[in-house]
Amino acid sequence: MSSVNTGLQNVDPVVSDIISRENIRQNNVLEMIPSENYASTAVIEAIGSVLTNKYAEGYPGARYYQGNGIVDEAEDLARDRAKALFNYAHANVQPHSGTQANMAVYLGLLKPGDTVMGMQLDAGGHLTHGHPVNASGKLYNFVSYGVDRESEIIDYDAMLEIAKLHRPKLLVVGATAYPRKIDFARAREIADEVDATLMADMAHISGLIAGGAHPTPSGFAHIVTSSTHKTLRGPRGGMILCDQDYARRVDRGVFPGSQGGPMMNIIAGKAVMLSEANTDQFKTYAHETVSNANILATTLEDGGLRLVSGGTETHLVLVDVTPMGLTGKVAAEALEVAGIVTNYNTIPFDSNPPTVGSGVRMGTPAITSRGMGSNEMKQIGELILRVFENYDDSQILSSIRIDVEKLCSEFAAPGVEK
Ligand code: DSN
Repeated sequence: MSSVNTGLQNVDPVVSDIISRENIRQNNVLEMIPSENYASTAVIEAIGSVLTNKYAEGYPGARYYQGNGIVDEAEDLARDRAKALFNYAHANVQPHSGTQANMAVYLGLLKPGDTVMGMQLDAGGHLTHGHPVNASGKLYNFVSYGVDRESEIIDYDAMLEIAKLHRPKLLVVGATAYPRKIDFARAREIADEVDATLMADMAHISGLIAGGAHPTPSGFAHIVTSSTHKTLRGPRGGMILCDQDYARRVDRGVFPGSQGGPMMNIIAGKAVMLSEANTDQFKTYAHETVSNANILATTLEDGGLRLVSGGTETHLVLVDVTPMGLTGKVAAEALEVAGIVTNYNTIPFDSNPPTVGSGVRMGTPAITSRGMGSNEMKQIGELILRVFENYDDSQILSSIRIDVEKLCSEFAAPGVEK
């Protein structure tokens, strides 16, 4: 037997060093980007497995390559677990991301130029919901809806009016920077009124839905798309669920429509995540994520920040930092110096461009995965306020960073080596 060390550190010390430093960073910062989380050690083991070596174009039982009997079991398991967890007749677990999932649905259901309705980016929508710089906005005739100027909550009456005017073939609901629940029942009524298919992009809230902390789209949305690494805590990837009537078109939209070989290692990781998300422990996690966001929001509001929509019902808080004389970008950069990682974001009707933004988007999925609770949320809210008050004082930011690192040292980050 050869005794040569073929581990990463020996084969490629440069990449090994990058990974070790990222490991340290993930341990030592408060990760508060609402779309990030910690995949479990079991998920990481599955995605780091030899399943990465297998080509499996097609679907279980109908592949274009030999030797797929074993990986078929992984994909069938992931599909069955996804169907059971979200209560849909069909699942496709091959999309490489939430964006790929959305594009595959469009390809499977629409022709170029067809009319689709989606939420505006500055109201909290996603690039793939028809933004002009994105393929969705270039290939399809997207018309948009947004939020009410006063309440900053989705204006469903206006959504109905816009739908009646443009008669979209597909109505897309779901958001990336929207702190309120989505009313899937109301959206379905609007879709029915104009004979549209309803697609719910639940990427941000899929973990909350799995854990019963947000109403389900099942029974309302004909098709649901999601990424798998946000509140769901799985590997980086996407998936689609749908009623049986849409199964063939959705599958063809993924393969051969927009993807080649699926990543079987990632699909195995999705199967593990879907089993983890179907537990009482995960239900508790989902509810704690939402209650933690509420405590954080209240602390920030009490400290003088304006909360978009006046609060939160989900895992995320969108704060308008302009009352403190800051832009989103300046505020998010100061937070990072202090070890609190968020992202700057536009707010509804923003006068700043997306490259600057008037808001900071922050979320509780990752810090809740570390086991932090109400006391820590109050403490973190106060640290954030101190950062904003002292955004240009590097000494104070460094002292806050020491408090952040102490807090992080008390709560292990799942799946991240100590
Ligand atoms: N889904 C986006 C986010 O919320 O971060 C990225 O595409």
